[in-house]
Amino acid sequence: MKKKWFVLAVTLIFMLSLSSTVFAAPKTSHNDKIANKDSMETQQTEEIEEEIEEEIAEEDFLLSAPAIAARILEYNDVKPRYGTGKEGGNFIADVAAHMGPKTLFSEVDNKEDLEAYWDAVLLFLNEHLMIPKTLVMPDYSPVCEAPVLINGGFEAPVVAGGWSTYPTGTLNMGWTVEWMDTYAEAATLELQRSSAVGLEPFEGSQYAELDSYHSTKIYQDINTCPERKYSLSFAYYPRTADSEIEVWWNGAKLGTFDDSNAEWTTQPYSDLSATTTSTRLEFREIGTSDGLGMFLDDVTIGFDEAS
Ligand SMILES: [Ca+2]
Ligand SMILES: [Ca+2]
Ligand SMILES: [Ca+2]
Repeated sequence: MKKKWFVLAVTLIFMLSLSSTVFAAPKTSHNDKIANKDSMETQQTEEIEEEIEEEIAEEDFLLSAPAIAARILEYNDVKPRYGTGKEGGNFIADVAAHMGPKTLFSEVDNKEDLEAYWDAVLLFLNEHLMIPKTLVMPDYSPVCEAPVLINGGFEAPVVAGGWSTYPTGTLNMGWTVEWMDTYAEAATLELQRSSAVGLEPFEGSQYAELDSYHSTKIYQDINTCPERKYSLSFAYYPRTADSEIEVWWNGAKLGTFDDSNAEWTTQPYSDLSATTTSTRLEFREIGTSDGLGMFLDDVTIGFDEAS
């Protein structure tokens, strides 16, 4: 009887071990696959994050402590200026005095660690006794990709003769082109070289004319961050007394430029705000639509670090 129980027990243990081998083995293997997949995904995510951090570190490395302080204060709705007379001061100026006006804060060991850098500025501000409330870190990323404008110098595509015209979507052209009025044919942007009308480009070897066969408008949607300020510059040259352009940024007209200066003239702008992650920069020829218009060259855009 005892032997029978013993045999039964051994058989049961054997079957259990068999079942765990047969049924548990694939389960373990599946878990291993998931674990491997997770580990691969984690590794990939880490690699991507590292790449982004490297790019960010290069782009925004020189953002000064006072500039960061200004953004933190603005986000927390705290005015930089405090007190009056001899009792008064300015939180941003205080940060500049303690952390350096231009260079990165000397007390942060790893200056490429932007989060640590922003944390240090926030900490300094919060330890400043005059700050009326505890400041929090802005919920936007403390870093922002530099704005990218494609072909601001109108060097692409390379014009074979003196001049040629190109529709939206032309390789490397960057700009979207539309007529100011309605015409059946597709709108084109005219690019010229010096041999076209004997005018040296302001920059490089080519420039644009904002009246190819009809008055044109050109635009690009630029990557922006709502918390940042931008600078813009361009050079214009009126081909005729009738040449006149408008410049638009983020849906608002920045200015109108005509033939007042019969030469290449540069127009700088600073302190331009963005309200979303994409901001439209647009140039419009508003002179008579007659094939002759404003020449445009060397459009550049960047962060306005002074604002
Ligand atoms: Ca050019
Ligand atoms: Ca033309
Ligand atoms: Ca014209």
